[in-house]
Amino acid sequence: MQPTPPIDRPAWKALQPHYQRIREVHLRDLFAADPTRGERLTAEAAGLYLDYSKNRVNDETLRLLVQLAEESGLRSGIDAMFRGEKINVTESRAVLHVALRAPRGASILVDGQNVVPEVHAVLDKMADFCNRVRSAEWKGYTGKRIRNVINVGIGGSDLGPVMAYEALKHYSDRSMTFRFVSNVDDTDFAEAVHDLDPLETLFIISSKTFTTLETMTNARTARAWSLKGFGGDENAVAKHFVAVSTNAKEVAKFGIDTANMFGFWDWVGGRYSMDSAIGLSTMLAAGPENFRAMLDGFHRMDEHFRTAPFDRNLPALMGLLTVWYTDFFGSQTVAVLPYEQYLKRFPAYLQQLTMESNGKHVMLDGRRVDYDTGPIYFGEPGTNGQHSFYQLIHQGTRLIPCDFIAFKHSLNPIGRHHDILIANVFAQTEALAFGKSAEQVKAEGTPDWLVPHREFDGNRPSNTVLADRLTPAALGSLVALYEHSVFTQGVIWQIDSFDQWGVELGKVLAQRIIPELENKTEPQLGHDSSTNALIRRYRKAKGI
Ligand code: G6Q
Repeated sequence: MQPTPPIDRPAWKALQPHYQRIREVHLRDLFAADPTRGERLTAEAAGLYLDYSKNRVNDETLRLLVQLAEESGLRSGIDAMFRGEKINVTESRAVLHVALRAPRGASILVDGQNVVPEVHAVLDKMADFCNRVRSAEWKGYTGKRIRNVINVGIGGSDLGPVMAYEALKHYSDRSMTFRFVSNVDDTDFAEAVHDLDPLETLFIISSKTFTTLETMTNARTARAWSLKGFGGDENAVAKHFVAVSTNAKEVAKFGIDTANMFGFWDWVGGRYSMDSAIGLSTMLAAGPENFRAMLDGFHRMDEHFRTAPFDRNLPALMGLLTVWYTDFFGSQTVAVLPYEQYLKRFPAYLQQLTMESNGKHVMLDGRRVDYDTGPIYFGEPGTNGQHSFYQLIHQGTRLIPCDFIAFKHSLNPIGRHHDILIANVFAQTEALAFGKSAEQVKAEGTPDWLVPHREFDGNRPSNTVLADRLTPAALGSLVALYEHSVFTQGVIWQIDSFDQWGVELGKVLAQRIIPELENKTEPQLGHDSSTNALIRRYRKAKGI
């Protein structure tokens, strides 16, 4: 069936004139007209409280956005995903990250087979392994305790593990060191190992395909570095290398015993895999119980997304608001601003989740879209961003919707720090929404010439996500919130949020250029004049 472009849907058509009216309305007036707005335009689920009242919407906007979700088949889309249908059409794959956190005993079918028992079998195997390493029952080849763990992976096999390790550091075993090597840049590997003892170091080679150029290059370097410490004794590999992959054949070929391999499945996309065996480093750091608590948080948000009406559904609302700003206000970006130091890698993680998923220019049937799709996500933890790029958000010429993420309690309470931190969250959202008029600035005695510089227009939208404290469960809920918001956007835009063909071309061209940089004999260069000249310069510097 040919998908309907969103712009042909009745709700979209109704949103266009509606936008023309609401774009002139200030948040000051929306709040003045309804004293209950700040409590009414909120929703709560899975331990997260979403205040979306500071968005440029009224009840009619929300009604039309929910109608758009319904007309776009969001309900049946959700059901299809949870039923294991092959909604990743270009790769003909099911999209079942929700099965990774389904409770034991649940049933989710892929090609007629219940995958939940396999998921739990892998989780149990991971837990057993992690307990053995953490208790030092699993020792290095020479009998030394494993003190260092290095995850080698890239993209989805790196960003989730790094983010989750940082996010759950408070819960982690501090007697162990965790590092992450992703970049093929040799410095990444060199710096990760420079102060480590190979006799105490375990490598997790994380790669769904086990063929990724960067990861396999780093894995081979890791193997050589490790073996050097053991005087080349290959028997050491079994105690110092484990793999996380779907490709048992390649794992065995690399020399890792498949008994030390943790599997996952075709239906887990890389950027949706941090809660699969790809999270082995997370489980090693924070322990199996905390990992399971994180999965519970994910699952609670999954259930909320699956069952809650859209007007109270956190991921649906956030996804719809993103569509609203992207396609009606013409916003190009979304800022994600976690006021929690442990979430410092969350924006980087979200950049992949959101931009690799929804950075698409064709609909499911290959027709080009003539509306905007995925916005650019960026962010930094607060309050640091306030002393940097917030200037543009407050007074620049672009509209940048913001997601503020905050927790009621600090994990490391010290004096007044947390009150000051949270005061800044509330102050920023207030300043963005309400601004400061020229009259107010003048009344403070500001000279006339300076008034325009000190005036704030306001009317800059934001969401505030507030949770109790950053627990493993809260992290799971938060990640699932964004996963499903991305899904909601993809359904509205009728794109495949689960493929990533855009990363292929560069990979292929790099494979062609590698020998041109390395061959001793002068290669016949057939690129454009810029690429040819760059290659020649590089070869000259190498002295070949
Ligand atoms: C994510 C992408 C991509 C992938 C990496 C690593 O959705 O598919 O980022 O995770 O390319 O792939 P491997 O795990 O196969 O090494």
